[in-house]
Amino acid sequence: MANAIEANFDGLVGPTHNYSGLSFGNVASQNNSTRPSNPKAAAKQGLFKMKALADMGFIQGVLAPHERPHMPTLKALGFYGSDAQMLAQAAKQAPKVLAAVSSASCMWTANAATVSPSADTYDQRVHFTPANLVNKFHRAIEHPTTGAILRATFADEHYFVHHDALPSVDHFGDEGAANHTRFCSAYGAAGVELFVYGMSAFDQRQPRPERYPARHTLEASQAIARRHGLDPKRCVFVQQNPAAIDAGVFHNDVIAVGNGNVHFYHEQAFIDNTQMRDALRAAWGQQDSRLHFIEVPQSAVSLENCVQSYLFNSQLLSQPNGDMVLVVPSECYENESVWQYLTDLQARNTPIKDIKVFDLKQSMSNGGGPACLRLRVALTSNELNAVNPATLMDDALFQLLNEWVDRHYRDRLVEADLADPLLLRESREALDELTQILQLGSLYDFQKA
Ligand code: SUG
Repeated sequence: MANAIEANFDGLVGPTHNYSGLSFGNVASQNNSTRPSNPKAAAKQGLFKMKALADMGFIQGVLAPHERPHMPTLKALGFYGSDAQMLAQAAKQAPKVLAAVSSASCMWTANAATVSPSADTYDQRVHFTPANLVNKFHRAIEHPTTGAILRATFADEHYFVHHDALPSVDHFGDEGAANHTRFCSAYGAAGVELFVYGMSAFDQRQPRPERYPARHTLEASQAIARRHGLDPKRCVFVQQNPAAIDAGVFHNDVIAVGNGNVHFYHEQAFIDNTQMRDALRAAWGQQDSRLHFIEVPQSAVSLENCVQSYLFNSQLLSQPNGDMVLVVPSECYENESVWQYLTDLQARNTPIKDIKVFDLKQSMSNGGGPACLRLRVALTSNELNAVNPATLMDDALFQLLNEWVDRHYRDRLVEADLADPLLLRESREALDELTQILQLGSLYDFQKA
């Protein structure tokens, strides 16, 4: 078994981060839709978390934001003329379309892709499938650029395989790693991959949510398991509880998180928790360590408090001594029942020994907590050596990126600002410079024009 670690690749918040209420079914996005945003603070909050994790000894990478407003999409939708003319037309005729092509939603890299480490795949390479994110227009335009960024970050074909996104239709609605959890006794050992879906697209008899959309289908997860060449005996497919989706749990990572041999989840996360545990145990088989299930009862933390605090949108990270640390947003600290639960949890005999709290309010106000902001990639030492080194966080990169944010980002943005041609120019200048800092090559459409 190769020695391996888990790296986290966070999405750097882009210069057009704003609150436009684009995500139906995501309570925070809907509730904050008219508030001014602060892109500068958002980017710095994210960078602070990245640096803190790097300082704790974890491998931390950065994934670049996408070009926004995305002019090629506006053009495809029939707007014409100069950039300024197209922005003015869109703002007048279709302001929500302009908001959609301006969203900084690629920051939530848990939705960037599904990643299967080499220990799990048929050809012992790391497989990436960018998520098609079809359920939301503003996110459905992400996958081509996401794919290009992943290719520029994990370039060596000897180690990395990049698939295209699944067909962009509801039947194969795919929201990426937010609905995918890998359990393992060691990162370099063959793991069990848990795929959680909101509904079956082809089997209409299965239960579905009634109020909010199920964004991810069983059929999407099955297709990914096939193309990544996973061992079917080590794959588990479990349905999310439709009532949880209707309460605002739009991705499984809002109600469950797993790492190593630990699954931390809410009593109402899955349609059948017993089946989930039995299936995981069967796939886990006889390994040295046993699986730990930490189920949080509704009586301790209500579904509503899960959605409000993002308790489960935490990062569960293994420290070198085997102890785990839970990285939570400050909303958990501010929520009485959640903080009480976490205080009690630390006193119990579980692998979770430590809690770290981060202020990510800018991202949280659009429904994105610590775990939304990161894509996990388990890597052997050879694979890690093949990663684009300019994307890995250290003191120098942290300073460079903070200065870059200071130079290019605004500290206030409202929806009306999205039509400002200056914002487009600022954004392009920033990203042009970023491709040099992160050594990504010419990645963006505006760089190719
Ligand atoms: O897709 N919010 C994102 C939040 C994604 C969170 N990711 C995970 N749970 N992994 C979404 O709903 C809001 C954008 C707006 O409303 O302007 C948004 O896209």
